[in-house]
Amino acid sequence: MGLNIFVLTGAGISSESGLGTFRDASGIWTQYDLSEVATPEGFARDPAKVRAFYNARRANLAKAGPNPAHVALARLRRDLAARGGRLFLCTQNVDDLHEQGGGADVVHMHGELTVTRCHGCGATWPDREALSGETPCAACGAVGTARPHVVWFGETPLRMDEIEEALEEADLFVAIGTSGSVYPAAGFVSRARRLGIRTCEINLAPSDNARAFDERRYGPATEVVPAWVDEVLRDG
Ligand code: BJW
Repeated sequence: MGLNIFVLTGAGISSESGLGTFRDASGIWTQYDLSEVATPEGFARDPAKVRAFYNARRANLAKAGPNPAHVALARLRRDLAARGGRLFLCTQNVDDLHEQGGGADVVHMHGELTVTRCHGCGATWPDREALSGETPCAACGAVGTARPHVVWFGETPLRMDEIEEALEEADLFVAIGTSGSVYPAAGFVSRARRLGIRTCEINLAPSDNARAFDERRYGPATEVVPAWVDEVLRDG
Protein backbone atom coordinates (compact mmCIF):
# COMPACT_ATOMS: atom_id res chain seq x y z
CA MET A 1 0.00 0.00 0.00
CA GLY A 2 1.27 3.51 -0.88
CA LEU A 3 1.09 6.64 1.23
CA ASN A 4 -2.38 7.91 2.13
CA ILE A 5 -2.46 11.69 2.71
CA PHE A 6 -5.38 13.83 3.90
CA VAL A 7 -4.96 17.50 2.88
CA LEU A 8 -7.25 20.22 4.24
CA THR A 9 -6.99 23.56 2.43
CA GLY A 10 -8.28 27.03 3.34
CA ALA A 11 -8.43 30.51 1.87
CA GLY A 12 -4.64 30.99 2.16
CA ILE A 13 -3.97 28.60 -0.74
CA SER A 14 -6.00 30.83 -3.08
CA SER A 15 -4.77 34.17 -1.76
CA GLU A 16 -1.89 34.43 -4.24
CA SER A 17 -4.46 33.83 -7.00
CA GLY A 18 -6.05 37.12 -5.99
CA LEU A 19 -8.95 35.76 -3.91
CA GLY A 20 -9.19 37.34 -0.47
CA THR A 21 -8.85 35.42 2.76
CA PHE A 22 -11.40 35.97 5.54
CA ARG A 23 -9.47 36.87 8.67
CA ASP A 24 -6.20 38.45 7.50
CA ALA A 25 -5.62 42.22 7.97
CA SER A 26 -7.59 43.17 4.83
CA GLY A 27 -9.71 39.99 4.82
CA ILE A 28 -13.34 39.65 3.74
CA TRP A 29 -14.63 39.80 7.37
CA THR A 30 -12.96 43.21 7.83
CA GLN A 31 -15.10 44.54 4.96
CA TYR A 32 -18.38 42.68 5.56
CA ASP A 33 -20.34 41.70 8.64
CA LEU A 34 -20.38 37.90 8.52
CA SER A 35 -23.69 37.71 10.40
CA GLU A 36 -25.27 39.67 7.53
CA VAL A 37 -23.80 37.77 4.57
CA ALA A 38 -22.82 34.29 5.83
CA THR A 39 -25.73 33.09 7.97
CA PRO A 40 -29.20 31.76 7.06
CA GLU A 41 -30.67 34.53 9.25
CA GLY A 42 -28.81 37.19 7.24
CA PHE A 43 -30.20 35.71 4.00
CA ALA A 44 -33.73 35.67 5.40
CA ARG A 45 -33.40 39.34 6.46
CA ASP A 46 -31.84 40.71 3.27
CA PRO A 47 -31.47 38.22 0.39
CA ALA A 48 -30.51 40.97 -2.08
CA LYS A 49 -27.50 41.98 0.07
CA VAL A 50 -26.35 38.36 0.35
CA ARG A 51 -26.76 37.77 -3.41
CA ALA A 52 -24.77 40.95 -4.15
CA PHE A 53 -21.95 39.74 -1.85
CA TYR A 54 -21.75 36.37 -3.62
CA ASN A 55 -22.12 37.96 -7.07
CA ALA A 56 -19.00 40.04 -6.32
CA ARG A 57 -17.21 36.83 -5.20
CA ARG A 58 -18.28 35.07 -8.45
CA ALA A 59 -16.95 38.03 -10.46
CA ASN A 60 -13.59 37.86 -8.61
CA LEU A 61 -13.35 34.12 -9.20
CA ALA A 62 -13.97 34.63 -12.92
CA LYS A 63 -10.79 36.76 -13.03
CA ALA A 64 -8.66 34.33 -10.98
CA GLY A 65 -6.65 31.28 -12.00
CA PRO A 66 -4.94 28.41 -10.18
CA ASN A 67 -1.46 29.01 -8.74
CA PRO A 68 1.53 26.64 -8.33
CA ALA A 69 0.17 25.35 -5.00
CA HIS A 70 -3.08 24.12 -6.60
CA VAL A 71 -1.11 22.60 -9.48
CA ALA A 72 1.35 20.87 -7.11
CA LEU A 73 -1.52 19.19 -5.19
CA ALA A 74 -2.98 17.92 -8.48
CA ARG A 75 0.44 16.42 -9.28
CA LEU A 76 0.61 14.88 -5.80
CA ARG A 77 -2.77 13.22 -6.36
CA ARG A 78 -1.75 11.73 -9.72
CA ASP A 79 1.70 10.56 -8.59
CA LEU A 80 0.46 9.04 -5.31
CA ALA A 81 -2.28 7.17 -7.17
CA ALA A 82 0.29 5.82 -9.65
CA ARG A 83 2.19 4.36 -6.66
CA GLY A 84 -0.88 2.80 -5.06
CA GLY A 85 -1.38 5.67 -2.60
CA ARG A 86 -4.08 8.27 -2.22
CA LEU A 87 -4.59 12.01 -1.75
CA PHE A 88 -7.89 12.93 -0.10
CA LEU A 89 -8.26 16.64 -0.83
CA CYS A 90 -10.78 18.36 1.40
CA THR A 91 -11.17 22.10 0.93
CA GLN A 92 -13.04 24.71 2.93
CA ASN A 93 -12.80 26.93 -0.15
CA VAL A 94 -15.82 27.55 -2.31
CA ASP A 95 -13.66 28.47 -5.34
CA ASP A 96 -12.85 25.87 -8.01
CA LEU A 97 -9.12 26.61 -8.31
CA HIS A 98 -8.10 23.09 -7.24
CA GLU A 99 -10.13 21.72 -10.17
CA GLN A 100 -8.81 24.42 -12.54
CA GLY A 101 -5.29 23.42 -11.48
CA GLY A 102 -5.90 19.82 -12.58
CA GLY A 103 -7.30 18.42 -9.33
CA ALA A 104 -10.18 15.95 -9.22
CA ASP A 105 -12.48 14.43 -6.60
CA VAL A 106 -12.11 17.54 -4.44
CA VAL A 107 -14.39 17.48 -1.39
CA HIS A 108 -15.83 20.99 -0.89
CA MET A 109 -17.01 20.81 2.72
CA HIS A 110 -18.26 24.44 2.65
CA GLY A 111 -19.91 24.12 -0.77
CA GLU A 112 -19.19 25.70 -4.14
CA LEU A 113 -19.48 29.28 -5.34
CA THR A 114 -20.18 28.13 -8.90
CA VAL A 115 -23.33 26.24 -7.89
CA THR A 116 -26.75 27.75 -7.12
CA ARG A 117 -29.26 26.11 -4.77
CA CYS A 118 -33.01 26.58 -4.44
CA HIS A 119 -33.67 27.50 -0.82
CA GLY A 120 -37.16 26.02 -1.24
CA CYS A 121 -36.69 22.52 -2.68
CA GLY A 122 -32.90 22.07 -2.32
CA ALA A 123 -32.24 21.52 -6.05
CA THR A 124 -28.73 22.56 -7.15
CA TRP A 125 -27.31 23.50 -10.55
CA PRO A 126 -23.96 24.78 -11.93
CA ASP A 127 -24.10 28.55 -12.32
CA ARG A 128 -21.39 31.19 -12.82
CA GLU A 129 -23.80 34.05 -13.62
CA ALA A 130 -25.08 36.65 -11.17
CA LEU A 131 -27.65 35.29 -8.69
CA SER A 132 -31.03 36.91 -9.10
CA GLY A 133 -34.14 37.03 -6.94
CA GLU A 134 -36.31 36.79 -10.04
CA THR A 135 -35.17 33.60 -11.78
CA PRO A 136 -37.61 30.72 -11.07
CA CYS A 137 -36.12 27.45 -9.80
CA ALA A 138 -35.88 25.01 -12.72
CA ALA A 139 -37.00 22.15 -10.45
CA CYS A 140 -39.92 23.54 -8.38
CA GLY A 141 -40.70 26.85 -10.09
CA ALA A 142 -40.36 28.90 -6.88
CA VAL A 143 -39.26 32.51 -7.35
CA GLY A 144 -36.90 34.37 -4.98
CA THR A 145 -35.30 31.22 -3.54
CA ALA A 146 -31.93 31.21 -5.39
CA ARG A 147 -28.97 31.15 -2.98
CA PRO A 148 -25.33 30.16 -3.37
CA HIS A 149 -24.60 26.49 -2.61
CA VAL A 150 -22.30 27.39 0.28
CA VAL A 151 -22.30 26.45 3.96
CA TRP A 152 -23.05 29.38 6.26
CA PHE A 153 -22.50 29.58 10.02
CA GLY A 154 -25.00 27.38 11.79
CA GLU A 155 -25.42 25.09 8.75
CA THR A 156 -24.03 21.57 8.51
CA PRO A 157 -20.85 21.16 6.46
CA LEU A 158 -21.09 18.75 3.53
CA ARG A 159 -19.82 15.15 3.19
CA MET A 160 -18.81 14.83 6.85
CA ASP A 161 -19.14 11.01 6.92
CA GLU A 162 -16.78 10.66 3.97
CA ILE A 163 -14.34 13.10 5.59
CA GLU A 164 -14.29 11.20 8.89
CA GLU A 165 -13.71 7.91 7.06
CA ALA A 166 -10.83 9.41 5.05
CA LEU A 167 -9.20 10.80 8.22
CA GLU A 168 -9.38 7.36 9.83
CA GLU A 169 -7.57 5.85 6.85
CA ALA A 170 -4.84 8.52 6.49
CA ASP A 171 -1.11 8.19 7.29
CA LEU A 172 -0.54 11.96 7.28
CA PHE A 173 -2.79 15.01 7.85
CA VAL A 174 -1.72 18.32 6.31
CA ALA A 175 -3.53 21.67 6.78
CA ILE A 176 -2.65 24.33 4.21
CA GLY A 177 -3.56 28.04 4.40
CA THR A 178 -6.27 27.83 7.03
CA SER A 179 -6.50 29.85 10.26
CA GLY A 180 -7.92 26.91 12.22
CA SER A 181 -10.68 29.05 13.65
CA VAL A 182 -13.81 27.55 12.08
CA TYR A 183 -15.22 24.22 13.26
CA PRO A 184 -15.53 21.38 12.48
CA ALA A 185 -12.49 21.77 10.15
CA ALA A 186 -10.43 23.36 12.96
CA GLY A 187 -10.89 20.14 14.96
CA PHE A 188 -9.50 17.79 12.29
CA VAL A 189 -5.94 18.14 13.62
CA SER A 190 -6.89 16.96 17.12
CA ARG A 191 -9.00 14.15 15.62
CA ALA A 192 -5.96 13.12 13.53
CA ARG A 193 -3.72 13.16 16.60
CA ARG A 194 -6.17 10.99 18.54
CA LEU A 195 -6.08 8.57 15.63
CA GLY A 196 -2.26 8.51 15.85
CA ILE A 197 -1.77 10.20 12.48
CA ARG A 198 1.23 12.48 11.90
CA THR A 199 0.21 16.12 11.32
CA CYS A 200 1.75 19.05 9.43
CA GLU A 201 0.76 22.71 9.07
CA ILE A 202 1.68 24.79 5.99
CA ASN A 203 0.84 28.47 6.32
CA LEU A 204 2.21 31.95 5.78
CA ALA A 205 2.51 32.27 9.57
CA PRO A 206 1.60 30.11 12.59
CA SER A 207 -2.18 29.60 12.76
CA ASP A 208 -4.36 29.56 15.89
CA ASN A 209 -3.84 25.79 15.95
CA ALA A 210 -0.09 25.75 15.23
CA ARG A 211 0.95 24.05 18.47
CA ALA A 212 -1.33 21.10 17.72
CA PHE A 213 0.82 20.05 14.72
CA ASP A 214 3.86 17.73 14.78
CA GLU A 215 5.50 19.61 11.92
CA ARG A 216 5.18 23.23 10.68
CA ARG A 217 6.30 24.88 7.45
CA TYR A 218 5.89 28.62 6.93
CA GLY A 219 5.98 30.79 3.81
CA PRO A 220 3.79 31.57 0.79
CA ALA A 221 1.78 28.54 -0.35
CA THR A 222 3.02 28.98 -3.95
CA GLU A 223 6.56 28.23 -2.71
CA VAL A 224 6.11 25.95 0.29
CA VAL A 225 3.48 23.58 -1.18
CA PRO A 226 5.39 22.65 -4.39
CA ALA A 227 8.59 22.13 -2.32
CA TRP A 228 6.70 19.92 0.17
CA VAL A 229 5.13 17.90 -2.69
CA ASP A 230 8.60 17.38 -4.25
CA GLU A 231 9.84 16.10 -0.89
CA VAL A 232 6.92 13.72 -0.34
CA LEU A 233 7.28 12.25 -3.83
CA ARG A 234 11.06 11.94 -3.47
CA ASP A 235 11.02 10.32 -0.02
CA GLY A 236 7.66 8.52 -0.09
C1 BJW B 1 -1.59 31.89 3.62
C2 BJW B 1 -1.30 32.76 2.59
C3 BJW B 1 -0.41 32.31 1.65
C4 BJW B 1 -2.69 33.77 3.82
N1 BJW B 1 0.13 31.08 1.77
N2 BJW B 1 -1.06 30.70 3.73
C5 BJW B 1 -18.12 27.94 19.46
C6 BJW B 1 -17.12 26.99 19.56
C7 BJW B 1 -16.91 26.06 18.53
C8 BJW B 1 -17.67 26.08 17.39
C9 BJW B 1 -18.66 27.03 17.29
C10 BJW B 1 -18.89 27.95 18.31
N3 BJW B 1 -19.91 28.75 17.92
C11 BJW B 1 -20.33 28.36 16.70
C12 BJW B 1 -19.57 27.31 16.30
C13 BJW B 1 -19.67 26.60 15.01
C14 BJW B 1 -19.20 27.45 13.84
C15 BJW B 1 -17.80 27.98 14.15
O1 BJW B 1 -16.80 27.31 13.96
N4 BJW B 1 -17.69 29.22 14.56
C16 BJW B 1 -16.36 29.78 14.90
C17 BJW B 1 -16.23 31.15 14.29
C18 BJW B 1 -16.20 29.71 16.40
N5 BJW B 1 -19.17 26.56 12.68
C19 BJW B 1 -20.25 26.36 11.95
O2 BJW B 1 -21.30 26.96 12.15
C20 BJW B 1 -20.13 25.31 10.87
N6 BJW B 1 -21.18 24.36 11.03
C21 BJW B 1 -21.25 23.53 12.09
O3 BJW B 1 -20.42 23.56 13.00
O4 BJW B 1 -22.30 22.65 12.03
C22 BJW B 1 -22.44 21.69 13.09
C23 BJW B 1 -21.88 20.37 12.65
C24 BJW B 1 -20.53 20.09 12.80
C25 BJW B 1 -20.05 18.84 12.41
C26 BJW B 1 -20.89 17.91 11.85
C27 BJW B 1 -22.23 18.20 11.70
C28 BJW B 1 -22.73 19.45 12.10
C29 BJW B 1 -20.26 25.94 9.50
C30 BJW B 1 -19.08 26.82 9.18
C31 BJW B 1 -19.32 27.53 7.85
C32 BJW B 1 -18.16 28.43 7.49
N7 BJW B 1 -18.53 29.19 6.36
C33 BJW B 1 -17.56 30.09 5.75
C34 BJW B 1 -18.25 30.83 4.60
C35 BJW B 1 -18.45 29.85 3.42
C36 BJW B 1 -18.95 30.53 2.20
C37 BJW B 1 -18.06 31.63 1.71
O5 BJW B 1 -16.89 31.41 1.32
O6 BJW B 1 -18.55 32.76 1.71
O7 BJW B 1 -16.43 29.35 5.28
S1 BJW B 1 -16.83 31.23 6.92
C38 BJW B 1 -15.22 31.20 6.22
O8 BJW B 1 -14.28 30.65 7.18
C39 BJW B 1 -15.30 30.22 5.05
C40 BJW B 1 -14.00 29.46 5.21
O9 BJW B 1 -14.07 28.23 4.55
C41 BJW B 1 -13.85 29.37 6.71
C42 BJW B 1 -12.43 29.09 7.17
O10 BJW B 1 -11.58 30.15 6.85
P1 BJW B 1 -10.09 29.85 6.35
O11 BJW B 1 -10.10 29.16 5.07
O12 BJW B 1 -9.31 29.22 7.46
O13 BJW B 1 -9.57 31.36 6.05
P2 BJW B 1 -8.96 32.44 7.05
O14 BJW B 1 -9.08 33.76 6.38
O15 BJW B 1 -9.53 32.32 8.40
O16 BJW B 1 -7.43 32.02 7.17
C43 BJW B 1 -6.55 32.15 6.07
C44 BJW B 1 -5.21 31.54 6.46
O17 BJW B 1 -4.39 31.54 5.30
C45 BJW B 1 -4.48 32.34 7.55
O18 BJW B 1 -4.03 31.42 8.55
C46 BJW B 1 -3.29 32.95 6.81
O19 BJW B 1 -2.10 33.02 7.59
C47 BJW B 1 -3.11 31.99 5.66
N8 BJW B 1 -2.51 32.58 4.47
N9 BJW B 1 -2.03 33.95 2.80
C48 BJW B 1 -0.22 30.33 2.87
N10 BJW B 1 -0.05 33.10 0.60
